[in-house]
Amino acid sequence: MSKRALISGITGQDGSYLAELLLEKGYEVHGLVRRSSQFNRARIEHLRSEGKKLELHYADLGDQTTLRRIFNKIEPDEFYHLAGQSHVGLSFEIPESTVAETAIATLGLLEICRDLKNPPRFFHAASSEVFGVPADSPQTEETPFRPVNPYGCAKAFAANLCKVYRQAHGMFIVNGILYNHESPRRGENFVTKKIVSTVARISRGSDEILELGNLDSERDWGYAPEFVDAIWRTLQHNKADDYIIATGTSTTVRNFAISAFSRAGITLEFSGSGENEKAVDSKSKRVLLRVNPKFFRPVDSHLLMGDASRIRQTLGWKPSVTGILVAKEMLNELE
Ligand code: NDP
Ligand code: GDR
Repeated sequence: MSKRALISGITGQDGSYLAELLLEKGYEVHGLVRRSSQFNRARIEHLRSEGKKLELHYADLGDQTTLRRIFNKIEPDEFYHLAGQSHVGLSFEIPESTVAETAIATLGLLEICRDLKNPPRFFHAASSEVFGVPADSPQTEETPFRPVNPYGCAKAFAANLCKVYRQAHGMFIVNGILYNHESPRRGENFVTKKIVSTVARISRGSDEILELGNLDSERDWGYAPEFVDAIWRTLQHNKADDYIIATGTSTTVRNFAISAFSRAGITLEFSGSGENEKAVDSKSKRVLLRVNPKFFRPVDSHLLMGDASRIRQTLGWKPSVTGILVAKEMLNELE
């Protein structure tokens, strides 16, 4: 009998790679999708057409009755909870829906699973944003939560609840404390995808200018296909735990952009500072990048870099694509 997995957020970056991985491993895969006015299945369409064991079910995260019915019908062995409003900057503009989808919806799903005769193993996609501006770097599973944006607060709430349900109800629940992970399937308004897509268009002749916010912001960037492997491994172990899932490296937005342009054969020359900073092509002197204050956040997390020793030692997971190599990988696949 093949294992049955249910994925919330299957149409997203991680959901699509995870569905691929599970299908390769022989799972029967079920995914939750929400109704939208435009069909939004581009990332998983290739899995549907191959006639694999993939079934989709309509349910918004706020629709508790439908979710409960789906869980009762499918009786999954494993549940990967990946859905939610995932843009940190946007969470300042839409805090209420972000918190409803990320925090309250997770509570609802925990309650549904708690009531099942055989609760599935439950993976919760927590985030490095729970640490906000941490006192120490790199962070471990013991680093205190100090979120600095509505998204981080909601993820911290949900991660704490997951710990409580694990301890209080004996459920198999894992918090994956995920650091940034990217791919060609990344949403267009995340900084890495915005950079590589613009570079790709410029190298094909576009005359646009790449506009960014804080160039000195640093992130621990990894590669999504490797991260979904980590996610899967956490549910195969004999004990549920929390895991930092990170590369342990740190790269600035500036260096990510320099690397992406360099991959396209362009060397950037920077001038100015702060909101007036810009960069030109060192040969043609054409402006290719400039700072736009519109993309700054009211408060930005920093010092986010993860120590993934626990998952490396316990589950043997070690990422190979890190930092600026992620930019190269994304550009390779976009071309
Ligand atoms: P995406 O934004 O690519 O995907 C989010 C998914 O959630 C989509 O399938 C989206 O559906 C679905 N979704 C959003 N709101 C609802 C809702 N109200 N009801 C039902 N479905 C909904 O995110 P990622 O794949 O990058 O990330 C997966 C999870 O991991 C997220 O929870 C994110 O916060 C978390 N995370 C991600 C990190 C990263 O670097 N990628 C790092 C740390 C945490 P639709 O396609 O219809 O919009
Ligand atoms: P992040 O990713 O907020 O870390 O959340 P994002 O790519 O949005 O920002 C990374 C850093 O780049 C800076 N930045 C810009 N960001 C965007 N989006 N657009 C810009 O133009 C820009 N210029 C500079 C940001 O200020 C920030 O410092 C991602 C998401 O996947 C979350 O769901 C996840 O929880 C965290 O990673 C870990």
